[in-house]
Amino acid sequence: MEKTLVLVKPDGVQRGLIGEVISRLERRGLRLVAARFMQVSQELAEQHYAVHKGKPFYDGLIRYITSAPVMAMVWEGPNAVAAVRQTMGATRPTEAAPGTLRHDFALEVGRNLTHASDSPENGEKEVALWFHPEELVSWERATDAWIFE
Ligand code: D4T
Repeated sequence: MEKTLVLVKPDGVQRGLIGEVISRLERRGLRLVAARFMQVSQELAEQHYAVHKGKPFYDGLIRYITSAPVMAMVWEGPNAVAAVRQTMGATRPTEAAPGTLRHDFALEVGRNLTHASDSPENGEKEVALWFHPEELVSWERATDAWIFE
C-alpha cells in the first residue's frame, strides 16, 4: 500500500489545526500508519529539506519547521501521495483550490500548514527518514473493504 509522510507544521500546531488535518485525511478514507508529536531538530530539518539548500527561502524554511513542535504522521492508501496532496492543495495557498486545507486555512507559502510527500519514491524515503520501521503499524480497518476496491 502506498505510504506518504504528512507533517502538520508549527503553524498548524500553534493554530490548533492538528485535528482538522487528521479529520480530513480520515474522512478521505486514508489509513493512519504512524504518528509522533515532536520537536524537529536542526539536523532532521536540514536532511528533510536538503533539496532546497541554497534557495533563497531555505534559511527561513529551516527556522519555520524547527520553530515549534510538528505532528509527523504516515498515512497509506491507494494513490496516497496524490490523494493527500490534493487534500492539502497547492504549495502556495493562494493557488490552492477552494475546499483544500491550504485554501481554507492559509495565505502564505511560508506558513502553508502541512507537508506531504510529492512522489511515491519520496514518500518511502521520507517515511524512512522520520520513522523507525517498528513505529509503522500494519493493521486492517473494519471499513477497508468499503473504501479500498
Ligand atoms: P512541502 O515540502 O512543505 O510540503 O511543500 P511542497 O512539497 O508543497 O513544496 P516545495 O517542496 O516546493 O517547497 C517546500 C517548502 O518550501 C516553502 N517554500 C517553497 C517557500 O517558503 N517559498 C517558496 O518560494 C517555495 C517554492 C514551502 C514549502
